Amino acid sequence: MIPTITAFERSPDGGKGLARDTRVRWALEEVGQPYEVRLVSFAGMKAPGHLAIHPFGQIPTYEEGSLRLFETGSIVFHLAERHAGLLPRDRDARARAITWMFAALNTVEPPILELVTARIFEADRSWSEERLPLVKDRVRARLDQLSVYLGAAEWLDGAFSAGDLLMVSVLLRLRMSGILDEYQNLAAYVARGEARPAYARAFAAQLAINAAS
Ligand code: GTB
Repeated sequence: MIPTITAFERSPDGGKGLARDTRVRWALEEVGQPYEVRLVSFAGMKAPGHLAIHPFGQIPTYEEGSLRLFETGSIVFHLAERHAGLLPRDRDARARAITWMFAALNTVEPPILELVTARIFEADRSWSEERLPLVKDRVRARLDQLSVYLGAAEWLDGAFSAGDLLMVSVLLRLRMSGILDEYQNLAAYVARGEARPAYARAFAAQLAINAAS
């Protein structure tokens, strides 16, 4: 059965791959699963039909027969469980890869999202200039630790896994801030992720939609 995901009809980033459907597309491409895309407008995301699939009125969602999922972590985990290629077979290595999925979403992504909010949505506030350095330092605190952990390794724990897919996706959002480039090994790690053919296909697919709209 071909699954269907949802994506922005017109992504605010114009197709830079920063909206969260890109990481789901990437996972689908990594495991070789064809998929369809239903585009939704901002109004459509808050309409009852979409809210029945995503209670918080967001993208992406994932539908496969009667199964309906939301949350990128859950969708990527589902794909990694059902297909080979994103989680190791060895039980301990698999548990560690899943740990990195959680670490990407629960530990590394929150301060990055806070920075995105501070830079984009709070830039016109009187206190923004004073707050921004604090927010940036909270991001750096996490990246300092991640950079030490990764060291010269290619991926977080042996072979590329869903943990890397989510971590690279999360770190990508930092590029515009310049902070990623402060960490040579993390910038190279993200570049390795982007160089994967599956990522390139996912990126091209979301760009095609945004270029056409
Ligand atoms: N925790 C959820 C998950 O991982 O699935 C978060 C989902 C989420 O935030 N979805 C966003 C959304 O639907 C799109 S990705 N927002 C609409 C709303 O909440 O009303 C966030 C996003 C949006 C735009 C850009 N951009 O343009 O750069 C980047 C990321």
